[in-house]
Amino acid sequence: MILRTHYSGQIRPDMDGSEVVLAGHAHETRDLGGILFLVVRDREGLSQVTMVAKRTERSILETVRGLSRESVVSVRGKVKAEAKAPRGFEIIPSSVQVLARADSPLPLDPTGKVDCELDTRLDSRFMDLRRPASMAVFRIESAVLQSLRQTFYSKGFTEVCTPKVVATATEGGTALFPISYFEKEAFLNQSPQLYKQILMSTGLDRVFEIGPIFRAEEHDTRRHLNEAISVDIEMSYADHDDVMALLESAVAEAYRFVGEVCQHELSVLGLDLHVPKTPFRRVTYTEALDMAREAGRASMEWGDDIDTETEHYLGSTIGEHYFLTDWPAKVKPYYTQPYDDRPEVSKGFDLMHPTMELASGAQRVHDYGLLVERMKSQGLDPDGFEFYLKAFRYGMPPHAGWGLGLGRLVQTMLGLENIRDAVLFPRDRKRLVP
Ligand code: AMO
Repeated sequence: MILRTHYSGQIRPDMDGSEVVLAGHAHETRDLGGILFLVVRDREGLSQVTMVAKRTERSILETVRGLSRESVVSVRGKVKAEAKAPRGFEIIPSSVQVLARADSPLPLDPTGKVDCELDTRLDSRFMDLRRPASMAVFRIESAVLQSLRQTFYSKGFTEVCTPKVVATATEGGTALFPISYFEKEAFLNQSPQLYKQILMSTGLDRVFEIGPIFRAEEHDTRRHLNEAISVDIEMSYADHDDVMALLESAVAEAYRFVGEVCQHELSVLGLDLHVPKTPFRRVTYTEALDMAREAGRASMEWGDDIDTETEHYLGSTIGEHYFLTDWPAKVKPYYTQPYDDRPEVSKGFDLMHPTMELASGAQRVHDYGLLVERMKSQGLDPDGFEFYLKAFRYGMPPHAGWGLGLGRLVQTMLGLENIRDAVLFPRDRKRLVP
């Protein structure tokens, strides 16, 4: 049996007289006595089904009158051009089939007319996603992923999948989630960093991975989660400048692609997307510190990590995407390559949106001796990293890479208040379900 022939967006008034089968949720029913309306919602929008009581089969009228809101229906009928109907047509049904009945009351209002707390929406995310504005975010996120993959494939990258259950920390400092793994100690991986670097020694040269990272940090902010999706790349025979160029073009292209393929979703969100201009501005750590100090907005010393207040000042002053480059070597992880002539400065960088950090990356240390030395200077025991270090002893090409937070990219692209709005089922300090 055919349950659907058309999405609502595929029906136009000039199809007057043709038979279609629509399927979706019963968005609304209105019974005016002599005339009855059923509004069916699918992922493309709303369609009005109109039944004149006198001319409609009694069983159809009974079915529609007995329908609870949000039940799933399939409606077969003829398209009729009707200027007064919301989209210029209505459907005159020959059958209405109830495929699944919805309980009432509903956990939240899927029309979006009634405002609702984020927590309530997340508790019943399946219903929240029936709101066009919520669904639009994830259709756009899918386009962002499609665009990023296209960029990577067009530049000769290979997509890889690295383990998420691991034996060691990647970054040292960041808290890890321990898990029980038979008789061994194991953790959820905080970054594919070590694996993507190991893969550079294989000759694969250019890899990318889009997958979860886990951070056991207790923050409760609008931009941190304990599970996030990271878009990671690693590239051989490249330095920090090469991978910054790739990053800015991948981000700008994602904006351009979304603008092209997600017009409906952007209009649902009331957004006019501006593609950020490339190249993004490069601001060195020292310049950033001077800017903030001159304005009396930084109490930090050279060598300190940039604090949130300074970061906000820089963002509001610069007002567009920018790279923060040339960080003090001691602030950046051990795998970050220092400049040959200025070993206290590193080839690490962050990609910043005016409101938050989107990505970090670097040219990496590829020399075994220097890597071991950098690990020790950051208080790490190289013995725990043998599986990683081994790959540096048998011919490791120079390489560079970055990791970009998908949730933050979508959050900043769409101007969403909270990263949780850009993640289907967010995991934070308090939330483990749904
Ligand atoms: P970093 O730790 O800066 O770098 O992470 C890279 C990017 O991932 C996103 N991100 C997060 N998003 C939401 N919640 C979190 N808790 C969270 N943590 C990180 C951010 C961040 O910029 N190994 C390096 C990358 C590299 O050098 O290739 C790394 O993991 O957008």
